[in-house]
Amino acid sequence: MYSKHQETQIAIISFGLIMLVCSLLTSCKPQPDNKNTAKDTGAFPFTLPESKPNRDMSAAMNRIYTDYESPRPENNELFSQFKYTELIGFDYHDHDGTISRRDPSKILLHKGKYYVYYTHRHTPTPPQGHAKSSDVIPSADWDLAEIWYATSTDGFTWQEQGVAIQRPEKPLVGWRSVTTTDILEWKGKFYLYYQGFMEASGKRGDDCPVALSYADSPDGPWTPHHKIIIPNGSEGEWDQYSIHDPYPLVHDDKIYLYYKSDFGEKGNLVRMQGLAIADNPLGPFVKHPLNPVITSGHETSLFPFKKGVAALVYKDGPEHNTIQYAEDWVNFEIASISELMPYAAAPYVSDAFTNTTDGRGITWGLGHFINVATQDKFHSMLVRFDCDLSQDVHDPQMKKHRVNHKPDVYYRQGLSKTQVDRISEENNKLLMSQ
Ligand code: AAL
Repeated sequence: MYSKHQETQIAIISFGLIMLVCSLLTSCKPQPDNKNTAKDTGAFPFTLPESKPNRDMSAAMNRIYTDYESPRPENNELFSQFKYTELIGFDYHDHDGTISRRDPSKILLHKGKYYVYYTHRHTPTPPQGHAKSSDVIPSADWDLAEIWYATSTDGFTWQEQGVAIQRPEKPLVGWRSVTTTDILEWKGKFYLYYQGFMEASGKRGDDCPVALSYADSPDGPWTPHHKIIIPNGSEGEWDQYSIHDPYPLVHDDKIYLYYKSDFGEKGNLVRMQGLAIADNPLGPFVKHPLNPVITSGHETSLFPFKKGVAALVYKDGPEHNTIQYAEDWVNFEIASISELMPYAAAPYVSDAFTNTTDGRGITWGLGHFINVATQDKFHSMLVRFDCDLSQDVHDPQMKKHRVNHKPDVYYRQGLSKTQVDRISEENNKLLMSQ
């Protein structure tokens, strides 16, 4: 029969043949959807593909597959409408402008009660502008203010508890006004960060640093730290005058404090968001070298979402009315576009301080409406918003991408006299040129 050598040769050839047959068989399997498959060349399909199709597409079509979680807003966890509810429990002196509540903190849940802290102004007159302001007459809606707080068990009806942070004696930080606060819970203690004005707002601009008080209980008593926690930038730096809207979250075992600054010349302000990071609530806070980290927004609120952080960016800037996301908590991308977003949104963020790496998102919070009466009675009101920006809730009504308004909503955004005159002049010129 065969020699040893011949038998070995036959075994090697047989093994090779088996491998060849196997490779031929697998090459007949449908290839996974990858770049090597033939591109679709026909017209775009009737059913919108949920994942990116392998075809040449316009910039806009590519974008809905590369920039957003889903090509459809209703399937995008970081898209939502916003619904609003009037709160029960706050008195506004018949809206005469002498009482204002605004710029609420994130909602804190502690021992079965919700807590919210906010700017509370109670002055003999409504704001009169810087020139007419005095030690008792406010220059702005947030001038001569204190920080008050309220509690609730349902987020709709609130019991106002009174002052949390009073204005300290001059020249301590915040002697003119303490405003626009936010809460941090860290290792069993509570910290309120707030804007500490040392002049009436409007003197040069809305200029202030950030100060801090701390307590063992959310009901206080609050001990002022009497030091500037987030200093203004140096001369010529973007945040040299104002450090607004301090907003602390816990991430990577550190305190990530986001803030706003108004910069540029008066009447032509730019508002952007910065980030300062510390290992300790009392600082030192180190400003991020990539600041500003968000190019738009005002009183911007944020919440941990999956591994990263999401931001409600509204009111100002080229990317206002967007919900943005940064997986690294620094480099934000637009995750969705929304409308009628809450001003000074202060959500209930269940994992704001848990150092989470799987942020669950938000479904409600407080915000404010500013200038709710006539200009000469300027004051603001707190309001509740609801949304579905949560991994744990799916509310199709919040995911409708069309917010229907009645005609009066549009008519309220009427033309100014200047615009009417301009349009009339342009129209007359056109008709005369016929
Ligand atoms: C708010 C916030 C800050 C500003 C002023 C009061 O919307 O941005 O707090 O200083 O306006």
